[in-house]
Amino acid sequence: MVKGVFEHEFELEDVKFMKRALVLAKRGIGYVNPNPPVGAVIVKDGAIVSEGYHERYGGFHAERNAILRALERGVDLSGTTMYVTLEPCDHYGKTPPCTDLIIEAGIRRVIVACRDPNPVSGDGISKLRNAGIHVAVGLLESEAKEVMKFFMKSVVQKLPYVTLKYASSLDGKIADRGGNSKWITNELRKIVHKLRKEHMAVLVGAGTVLKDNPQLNIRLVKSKKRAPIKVILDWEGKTLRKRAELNVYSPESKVIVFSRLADYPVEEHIRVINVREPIEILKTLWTLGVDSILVEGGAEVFSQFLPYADEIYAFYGLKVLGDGKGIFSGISNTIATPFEYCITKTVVAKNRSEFLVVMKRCSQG
Ligand code: AOF
Ligand code: ZN
Repeated sequence: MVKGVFEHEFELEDVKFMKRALVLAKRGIGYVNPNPPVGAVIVKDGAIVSEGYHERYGGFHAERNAILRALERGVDLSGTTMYVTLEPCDHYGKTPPCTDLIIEAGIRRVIVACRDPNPVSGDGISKLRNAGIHVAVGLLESEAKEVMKFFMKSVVQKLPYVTLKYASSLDGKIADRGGNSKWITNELRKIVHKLRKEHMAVLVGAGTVLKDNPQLNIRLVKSKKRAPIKVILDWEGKTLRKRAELNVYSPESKVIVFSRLADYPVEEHIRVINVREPIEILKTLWTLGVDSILVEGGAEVFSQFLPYADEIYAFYGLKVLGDGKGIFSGISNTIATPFEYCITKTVVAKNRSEFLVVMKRCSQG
C-alpha cells in the first residue's frame, strides 16, 4: 500500500498504471507549453484499454484523447478506472470540460496524481464526485509535479520557470582570455538541445550573439519543433542593427529583443520591448505566455539571472582556461551571494573528460 498525500491509499497496481500515465505525459513536454503535459490511462479488469496524452498546444486534453480513442474502437468504458496525471478540467477553454466526457463515458473511478492549481479550470474533482464517481488524489504527486514543473511554477507564481545552462572549464571559466568559448564540452551537447526542445524560450545577451553567432535551435535531438522562442537582451540595439548577419534572427521562430530601441523597424517575427531589469523581463515574458526560459549566457546574463534560477545545468569540460571569463563574473560580491541549490543529478560523459551537474533550488543548503 502506498499512502497518498490526501485521504486515500493506493494498491501497487495503481502505481504501475499511474507510472504509465506519466510516461505518456512526458511525450508532450516541449510541445504543449504553456499548457501542462498530461497523460491518461484507462483500465478495465486490470488491463489497459486506452491511453492518451496532451500532444500539442490547443489540442485535446489527455483525458479526451484517451476516451475518444477507446470509443472509436467501440470499447465500452462503463465501470472502468482512469489514471490521470492532473485533475480533469471543468471549464470550457479551447475544448469542452473533460469532466463531462468522463461522466458520459461511464468511468467509475478516477485516480488523479495532482490537483490543478489553475483556478480557471474549475473544481473537476468535486464535479466528478457529485456525479457518483470515486475519485482518489495524490498518487505519485511529486513525480507528476516534476513532469509539469513549468506549468506549476508559471500558474502559481506568475513567472516563467528559469533554467541556467552553462559550459565551463574545470576552473569555472566560460571563455579563455581571448573570449573563445566554443567546444568546452562536446559529447554532452545533446542534452543542451533536449533542454531547448523542452523550454519555450532561450535567452542570451547581445555579447554572446555578436561573438558566437549561435543558432539556438534544435539540431542534435529529434524534435517536431525547430527552435524555441529566442530572447535577446540587447539594451543598446547592437544585434538589431546587424540582424541580417546573425543566425538567431532567422525567421524559424519568434525573436523577442529587450532594448531601449522600442520603435526600431523590424520584420514580423521580431518584437522589440523596452524593459531592462531581469525581474521585469521575466514578468513581461510571462505576460506573453512564456512558461519556461533556458538562460544560455554569457557571464553578465548568468549573473543577472542567478537570483531567479529554479534549476542549473552546469556542464564541465576537463580543461583549464586560467585567466579567462568566470561563469558569474558579473557578480561583484560573491561572499554575500548565497548559493541555495542542491545537486539532483550528475552525468559523466563516455569520453570521461566531460560531466554535467544538475542543481535545483532548495531552501536548506
Ligand atoms: C491541457 N492538457 O491534458 C489537461 C489540461 O486552454 P485549454 O482549454 O486547453 O485548457 C487548459 C487548462 O486545462 C490547463 O491550464 C489545465 O489547468 C487544464 N487541464 N490542460 O492543456 C491537458 N488535462
Ligand atoms: Zn481537460
